[in-house]
Amino acid sequence: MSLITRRALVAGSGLVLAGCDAVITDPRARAMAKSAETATRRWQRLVGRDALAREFSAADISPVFKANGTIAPAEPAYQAHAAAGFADWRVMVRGLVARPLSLSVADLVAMPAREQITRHDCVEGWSAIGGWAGPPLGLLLNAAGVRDAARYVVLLCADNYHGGARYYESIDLIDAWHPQTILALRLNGQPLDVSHGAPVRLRVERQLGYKHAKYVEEIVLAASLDGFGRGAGGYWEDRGYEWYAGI
Ligand SMILES: Nc1nc2c(c(=O)[nH]1)N[C@H]1C(S)=C(S)[C@@H](COP(=O)(O)O)O[C@H]1N2
Ligand SMILES: [Mo]
Repeated sequence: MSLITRRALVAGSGLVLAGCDAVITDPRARAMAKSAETATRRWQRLVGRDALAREFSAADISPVFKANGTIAPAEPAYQAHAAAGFADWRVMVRGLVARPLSLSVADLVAMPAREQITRHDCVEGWSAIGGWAGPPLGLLLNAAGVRDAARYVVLLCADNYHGGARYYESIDLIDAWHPQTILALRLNGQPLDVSHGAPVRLRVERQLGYKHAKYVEEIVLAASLDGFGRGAGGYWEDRGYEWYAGI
């Protein structure tokens, strides 16, 4: 189901999705959002969860790609990494894997990269087209060796949202191995800047903006979402948003 259709449904229920900062508290609105989520999943299952999100041409790239959510992490550890050009940044791959990994940015840069020009849709009601590049997440998972019991890939970020809880996200293994799911290192030909998630952020193109975790430090293979945040699978999911934010 398209974002527009989902919006119309949600608008029809009287719920105003004001933005990432809005919290769905009305139980009827929550139920409505839930049924829209189920419909989207059914639809994507019908057309195939492995179908590609639309890709655009260089001429379509937005002149300005809005930055949103955390745009300048306040954590001293993150700021020290930024000051050092992320030379000591590590992305850990751990949990239900045969071989835990600790990868530097240089390690990620050395991996085969995918380039894709896609449209980012934020629930706040804005979109932007950008060109992303970085290694497919599936390559890292294959290198680590995912154990049979794993069901989710949980991405832990370096920022505490507005000084509160740590930002995190999670996806299932279908999305994790989707060809357009990448750990982006570059936006529009340049290394990511801090506002867009430097040095590395997730792109998971079949889903809405809040799933695209920035400042990724740890990738945890898990059998369940229990024990991460409040257990709903992401910072915003813990506050009422859909876990599967299919577009
Ligand atoms: N770590 C982290 N990742 C995040 C966020 C955030 O606040 N912290 N905000 C999310 C939201 S709501 C959106 S729309 C996109 C914005 O990405 P951009 O800043 O590159 O536009 O990042 C997502 N990933
Ligand atoms: Mo967003």
